[in-house]
Amino acid sequence: MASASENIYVEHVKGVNGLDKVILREIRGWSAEVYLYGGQVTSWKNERREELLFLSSKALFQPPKPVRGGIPICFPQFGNLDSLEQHGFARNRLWSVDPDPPPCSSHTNSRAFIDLILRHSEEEAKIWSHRYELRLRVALGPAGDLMLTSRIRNTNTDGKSFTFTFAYHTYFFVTDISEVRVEGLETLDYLDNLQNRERFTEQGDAITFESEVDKIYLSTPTKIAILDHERKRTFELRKDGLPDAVVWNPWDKKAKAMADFGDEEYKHMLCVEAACVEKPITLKPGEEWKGRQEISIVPSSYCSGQLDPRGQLDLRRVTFGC
Ligand code: TA6
Repeated sequence: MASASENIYVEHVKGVNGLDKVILREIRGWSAEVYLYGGQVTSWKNERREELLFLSSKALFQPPKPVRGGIPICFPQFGNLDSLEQHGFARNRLWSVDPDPPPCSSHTNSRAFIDLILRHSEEEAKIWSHRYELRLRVALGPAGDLMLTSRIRNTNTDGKSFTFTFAYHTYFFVTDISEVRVEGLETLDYLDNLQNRERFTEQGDAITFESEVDKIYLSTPTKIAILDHERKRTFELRKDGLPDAVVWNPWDKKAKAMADFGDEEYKHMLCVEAACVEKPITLKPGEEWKGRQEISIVPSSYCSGQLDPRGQLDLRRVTFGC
């Protein structure tokens, strides 16, 4: 089979500030864009060329600053608990196209995909002394669904294990945050980042937004729905190997405090992040971890307290092949 870089569905171009970018295209007009800087998806458009991810108008494409929006990769840590920078260093590094990607049967129906890899460097050895391989496959399915698969392998030669946390820090574009609800996280426990990660239980029958929210929901279901009422469309997020889900909107005060974020942009974004935070992952040398998320769009004319009461969403069981 031709490699991803040799078919008409994958184009290598120069993006903002001359940074290397890969454009994935599907025949029905869906597209996605991935920068090698950070291994970061920055765009996902439907067949009507509508942008479905949020990218700040003030996003800096200037290493080593992270790009504000799209799907930043948080590794080897989510948050800023240890000596590492907030959300780790993977999003601030230049990744490479993986010349020898592992076989992966889960995206067999996708012709538009790219395999990237990030390995340890002397630069970061000072702050995180482990050897690792972080692989990312970004694939655009024939129906426009966007699939991200990450594989992390411990390649230490000193026999040492390492422990990490991880998140796909996905910024969804929404028409009006005050008309958005998230379903699938009801009754779950969460750690509230606005209250020193104190543990609470979600009381609402769906999550709506009237102020800053920064919550890490624990042991969440495989599927989460984000309903954009204005556009009558629902994002479906399916995940595997990522038990937690972070929900974040900075609201007005924090929006103003971020230089790479427009003062009013909080109205048009919501982060729902497939993550592994509560229970960090430990790998022995030679061991590998896999985590995946798939996002798709379905029309949603319903507004209910349950996820899909009349079977309008395609809630097929998630099966990942590799
Ligand atoms: O995912 C939520 C969060 O941890 C918030 O606390 C906020 O800090 C956000 O990430 C953005 O972090 P960043 O380092 O990208 O500015």
